[in-house]
Amino acid sequence: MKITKVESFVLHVPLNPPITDAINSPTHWGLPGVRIFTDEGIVGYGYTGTCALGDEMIADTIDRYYAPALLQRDPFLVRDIWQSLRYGDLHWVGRAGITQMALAAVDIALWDIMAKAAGEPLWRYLGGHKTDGIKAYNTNGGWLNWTTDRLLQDITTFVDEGFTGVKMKVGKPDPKEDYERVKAVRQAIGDDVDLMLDVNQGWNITTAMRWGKKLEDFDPLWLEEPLNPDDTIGHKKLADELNTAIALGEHLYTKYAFRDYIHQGAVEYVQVDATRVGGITEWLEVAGLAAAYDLPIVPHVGDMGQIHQHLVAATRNAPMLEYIPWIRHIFVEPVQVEKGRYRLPELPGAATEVSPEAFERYRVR
Ligand code: 0YR
Ligand code: MG
Repeated sequence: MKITKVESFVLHVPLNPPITDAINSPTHWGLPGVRIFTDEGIVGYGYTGTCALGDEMIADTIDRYYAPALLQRDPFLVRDIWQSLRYGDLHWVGRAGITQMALAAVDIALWDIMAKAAGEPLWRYLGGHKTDGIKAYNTNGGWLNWTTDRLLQDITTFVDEGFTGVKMKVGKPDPKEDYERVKAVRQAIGDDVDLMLDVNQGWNITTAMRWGKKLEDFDPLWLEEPLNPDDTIGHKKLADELNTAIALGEHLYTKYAFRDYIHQGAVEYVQVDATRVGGITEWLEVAGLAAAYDLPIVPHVGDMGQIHQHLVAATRNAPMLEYIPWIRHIFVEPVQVEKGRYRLPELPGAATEVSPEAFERYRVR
């Protein structure tokens, strides 16, 4: 099989209403991505996820640098292609950020092609074993800009629907307000539901130490991204001092970054995201690394779950997956969560193919 054409795209899907966390306030979810065409008629779809900012730079990277290097190559040589793009022309200016997210989109499209050629959904192509689906936890009611009333209403609805895990944002200007909101949620959902707290890098070490301890009153399963993602030492201190597990990874770009966190004991829930870490190829290596340390992988869903459902279904040490249904309506085979569980895809490929109507409607480039 040979690659015959590579075309970038950018889709912007509106959020109704817009949400906030401690550092982001997206009005749209951005999907800078790529369609890779082959001489056998198979088309692979890959994308990364953004707050709809910087997308054109990711698309430029694909068009100007990665596309010429992909033409005429065999998509099944994905690991070799990955290596040549990462350590190719953009190595001097790249290795993280825009170039690595562009590489993620390309890599995901190549895995989509391989699974389509095999006639299997990606999770089966990867040897996945979780045929009865995977546990979902719901993030889509815990936003920082929700009033406490709406927060309680959304989260109790999830529990009524069968979710056994929910996540809420913290990182309000006054942490006392976070404390009251978490208290109200824990009271409303009872002791048996997993409650995760996500700071989205909003705290410094002093605030994290003090309020991380106080919030233990409400038995959170984890405290997510309390500090900025470059601060391995700060996270290590928190991991030592707090009784709550530290979760992070949605802003790490390579297996080396994960190695440093994992080896130091600075992370427990490994939230590696294929759309940021350079795609499925690198994701699988991080999963192997985490397995060797007996750490659970619970991916962040920059893809909103379309790709990660396959990966979690094929990974033993991955107990559950985040659920945010913002973009499911644009796909040929949208993620399906029922009674708090993902039902696995049946169509061949990575579940990344966008429907023609949605492609027209949301395409901004
Ligand atoms: C975008 N999930 C996250 C929103 C999410 C963000 O700002 O999706 O909160 O990336 O932290 O765990
Ligand atoms: Mg997060």
